[in-house]
Amino acid sequence: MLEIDVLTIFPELFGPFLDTAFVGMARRDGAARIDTHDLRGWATDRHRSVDDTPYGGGPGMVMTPEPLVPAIEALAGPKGPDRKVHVICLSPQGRPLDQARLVALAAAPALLFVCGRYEGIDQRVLDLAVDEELSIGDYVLSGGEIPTMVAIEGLVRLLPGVLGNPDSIETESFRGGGVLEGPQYTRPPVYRGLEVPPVLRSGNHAAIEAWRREQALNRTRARRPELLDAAPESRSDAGIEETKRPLGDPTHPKRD
Ligand code: 9WO
Repeated sequence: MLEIDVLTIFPELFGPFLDTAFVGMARRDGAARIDTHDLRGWATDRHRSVDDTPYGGGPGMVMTPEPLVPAIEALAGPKGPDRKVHVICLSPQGRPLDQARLVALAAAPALLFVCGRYEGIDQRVLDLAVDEELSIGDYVLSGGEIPTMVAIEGLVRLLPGVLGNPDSIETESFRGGGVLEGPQYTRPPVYRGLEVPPVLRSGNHAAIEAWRREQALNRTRARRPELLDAAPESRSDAGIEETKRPLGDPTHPKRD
């Protein structure tokens, strides 16, 4: 079972998300435990403050280490080689999250997601208590909660033993590290004058497979050409199995 804790000042944002569809099913089936924790529970002052004005000036407020570091340590223990909980913060400053990283994280025993708000988190929190920063894309939101839900949804569908997910994550990692999906169709055969490609209705499974591969490659070349540089079927090492990486060894090496 994957154990996930979320530290946030808005635990109510997670309510229906955690109870619905695949994530709700995974929790009910015991494939995942996911709990939220209100950061204000660790605030000690009269106003239950979690933020303060930025040193050096500038707009808005910064999350102070004072309730945040004790909260992370209470939920995950002190940072270091003995900590079994991997602590993640979703932020625009993180390395890009991708399918390969999700596959590695889904194999962890326990994860703690720390959700930032305001203009950001005091750097000492990240230095003292957070293991990894991840980004879901190059845009700014108002907090880390929705990116955390993105990561959790991606993780939960990789867990074994959830009804309706594949026994093996082999197909998932192939899709994640490979090319975009091509077009898909269902009935009716003609809709508003647009016909389903006849090859899909031909019953010729070899022709269908070849057509799908060609469509996927064409679409990838047009929309995401950079993926083809890394796609297994376009590489000289095609067919050689990828080595499994431990948690502390992310796909994208640190450059700073
Ligand atoms: C807000 C802001 C306002 C004025 C000047 C600079 C500023 N930076 C930020 C900012 O980065 N706010 C973040 C809001 C603080 C951490 C949580 N927030 C967040 C996370 N926004 N977007 C994300 C996010 C996370 C993962 N992937 C993409 C975006």
